[in-house]
Amino acid sequence: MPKVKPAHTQWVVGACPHDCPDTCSWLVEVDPQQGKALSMRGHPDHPITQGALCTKVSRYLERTYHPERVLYPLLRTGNKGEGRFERISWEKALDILAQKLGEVMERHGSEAILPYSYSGTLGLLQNESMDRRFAHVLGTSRLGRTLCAAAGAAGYKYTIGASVGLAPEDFAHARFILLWGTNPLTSHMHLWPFIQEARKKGAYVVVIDPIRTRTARQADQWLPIRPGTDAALALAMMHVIIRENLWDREYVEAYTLGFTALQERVAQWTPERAAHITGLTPEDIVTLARRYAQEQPAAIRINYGIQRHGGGGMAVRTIAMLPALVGAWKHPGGGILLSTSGAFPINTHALRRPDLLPHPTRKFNATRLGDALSPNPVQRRRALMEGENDGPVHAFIVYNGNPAATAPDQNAVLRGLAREDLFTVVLEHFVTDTARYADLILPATTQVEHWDLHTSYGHYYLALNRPAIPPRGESLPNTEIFRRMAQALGIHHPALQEPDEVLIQQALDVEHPWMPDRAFDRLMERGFLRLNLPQPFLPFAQGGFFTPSGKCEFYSAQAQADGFDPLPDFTPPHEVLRAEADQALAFLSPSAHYFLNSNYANSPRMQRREGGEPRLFLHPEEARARGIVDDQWVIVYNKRGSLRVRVHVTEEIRPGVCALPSIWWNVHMPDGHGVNALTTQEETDMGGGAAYYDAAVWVKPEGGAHGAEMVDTEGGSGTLGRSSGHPEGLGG
Ligand SMILES: Nc1nc2c(c(=O)[nH]1)N[C@H]1C(S)=C(S)[C@@H](COP(=O)(O)OP(=O)(O)OC[C@H]3O[C@@H](n4cnc5c(=O)[nH]c(N)nc54)[C@H](O)[C@@H]3O)O[C@H]1N2
Ligand SMILES: Nc1nc2c(c(=O)[nH]1)N[C@H]1C(S)=C(S)[C@@H](COP(=O)(O)OP(=O)(O)OC[C@H]3O[C@@H](n4cnc5c(=O)[nH]c(N)nc54)[C@H](O)[C@@H]3O)O[C@H]1N2
Ligand code: SF4
Ligand SMILES: [Mo]
Repeated sequence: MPKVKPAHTQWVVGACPHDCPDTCSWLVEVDPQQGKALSMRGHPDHPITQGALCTKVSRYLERTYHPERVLYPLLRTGNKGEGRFERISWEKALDILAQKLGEVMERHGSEAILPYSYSGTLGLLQNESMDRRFAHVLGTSRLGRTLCAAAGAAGYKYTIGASVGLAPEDFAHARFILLWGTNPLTSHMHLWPFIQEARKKGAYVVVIDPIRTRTARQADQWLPIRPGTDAALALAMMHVIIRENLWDREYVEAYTLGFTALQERVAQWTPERAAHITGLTPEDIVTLARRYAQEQPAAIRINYGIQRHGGGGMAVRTIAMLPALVGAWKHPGGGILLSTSGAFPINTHALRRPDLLPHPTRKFNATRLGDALSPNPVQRRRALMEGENDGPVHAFIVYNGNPAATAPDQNAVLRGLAREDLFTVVLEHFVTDTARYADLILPATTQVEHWDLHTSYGHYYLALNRPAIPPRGESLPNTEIFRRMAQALGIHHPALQEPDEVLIQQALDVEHPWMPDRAFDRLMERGFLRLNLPQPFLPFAQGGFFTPSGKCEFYSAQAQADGFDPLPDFTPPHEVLRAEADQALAFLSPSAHYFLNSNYANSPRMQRREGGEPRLFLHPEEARARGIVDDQWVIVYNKRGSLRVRVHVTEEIRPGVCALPSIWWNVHMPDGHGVNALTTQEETDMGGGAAYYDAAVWVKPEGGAHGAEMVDTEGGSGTLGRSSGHPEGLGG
């Protein structure tokens, strides 16, 4: 970047693309003559962004100008996984692609192609428009994008009806705030100023988390719950609230369904029973229930960390009943927030064009990607969410995702990616763990180089992202890459040619009371726009739930029809509870503060801030029981895999649990194995989601010699320098 600022710079409005509830609006300072981005900052007028970006994203331009950025199409020259590539032209890349995909379709049919994406960008264009149209016209296999949120979304829907909840601004009005299995100071820091505002007026903040997180350290109380047991806690809270007559009779009678059945169900859930399961004390549970019911308005924030367990769907469904039971929804600042995404009336049909699909094709669950890529039909059938075709996947098109690091059961995923009979294309900014297995890497633009339109899952504002600079090198937006891929295959459908600005208009083209008038024009003028919702926003003060009955459903006939208990219950996690009996530990891999999933984990600056190397958090009791001391190298293992890591002994995690903040790239892990080597493909109870935080592991000390040897041979940047064999010198 130039050292001397030119006299005339411009500020271009954009939006943070990452998978984060805050969807910040940003301003990029550009030198229009040079087509260079000089600096960026949070939009000062955006009521949630409030002028500030988080530490990671305030350095977004380092991503755009990163020396290791992929700027040209690359063709694999080494073995899969090795990371050796040569630059080729776009023309040649598209020729290879058309030839390979053509062959696969001819020999095995279009369903042998699996496009895979996750949440590298949440932009409606670069995440779910032209790519879907391409897949639909071709009739490829479809993907169930379940990794992050499927269980919670399904559970919340049974109780509330849609992903709508308390607005973040309204937390400022709360008197009691329950941060339940979420770590906002790390994962969505723009909620914090509203919590601070509430605290200035006397609000009490409780954090329920097995780890004493950054957020828990700031709270008035930390309740170190055993992972995967939150439903038991919520049931016991309801038990106390009903037993002590602290529930809101008027609200319950008018706006809820199934109170009598609920009362019967929770009668069994004494605080003593829940204490036994959750690892909390009966007194803590009773006090929490009383305060929650009496200190109105009470606000609950859950996010997706809490539902990455075998019973995650049921847990969210159960917790979501609490505000109705105590009538919290009646007050500004009362209620619960999981996600706001369901409020955005976006014309997704116009964007994705499912009508272009020639016939319903099979759908693979992303949570079972390892199974989907397997050569074994029995495993592939396990990964099928829809359809019967259990033939192998022969072509894999990855964009906005890094499954070699982020998908569960990493060793199964890597076995699939290593298959010689799988043609893999990866659209990327970097040679990620996944891209190393690609036959072809195609250079994708970053957020400052393309158009996009954003909703949010943590507030109620739309955001526009304008390109601030021309694409660097030969990179192209995902939308354009899919257009060119279609052309190369000889497909000239008009829906596969529409430009990005038209896609934005189509997405906003809806008649809905919550869609602002002239949304497109106003977004073009200003960059962000609140949905047509009052402020404060009391979505269910007078009922109006989005459930079939229009009430908050304690009893859900829909859940029953889907094969679940119609009433809330505690669904045990897959592995966590058994772990303690087997001398094992529950393994958590929560969001690292300075990474965003695997993004920024290749930034030496962020690696340093994250402590320089991955660390396993372990309670002193557990360390002592295993003869482990602080800083020691250990092996963490289970039947799915193992990894080598150094230990951080700390009381900031409950006994019985260990944790490795994530997601470090595999190539930067001491032995090349990432956290997901330990996680399971076993789905959550609802939605087919990934149970990332539901893994039992064993931890054993490793001989000291090996540890010393690692540091010596890797040199320079200690354990991070595993990139020595990599042509682009990732990390280190
Ligand atoms: N800095 C940063 N920000 C991020 C991300 C990131 O990687 N880094 N990721 C983004 C994404 S994709 C998402 S989905 C969100 C997630 O946002 P959050 O849900 O807030 O974050 P997580 O780290 O997934 O989980 C939050 C907490 O849940 C705790 N936890 C785990 N299991 C249980 C349980 O059974 N019960 C309870 N009560 N607590 C439990 C963990 O210890 C962790 O501290 O964050 C987003 N923001
Ligand atoms: N063990 C464990 N595993 C987890 C989690 C956990 O907490 N623990 N968290 C889970 C969660 S919550 C989530 S959401 C998933 C995320 O899973 P992924 O979406 O696979 O994770 P990311 O690390 O965000 O990888 C996205 C990739 O997309 C690329 N990208 C970004 N923008 C663009 C673009 O415009 N075009 C193209 N072509 N590429 C782009 C980035 O460079 C990055 O490599 O991970 C899950 N995995
Ligand atoms: S990651 Fe979240 S907090 Fe950080 S800039 Fe993006 S939207 Fe804002
Ligand atoms: Mo996520």
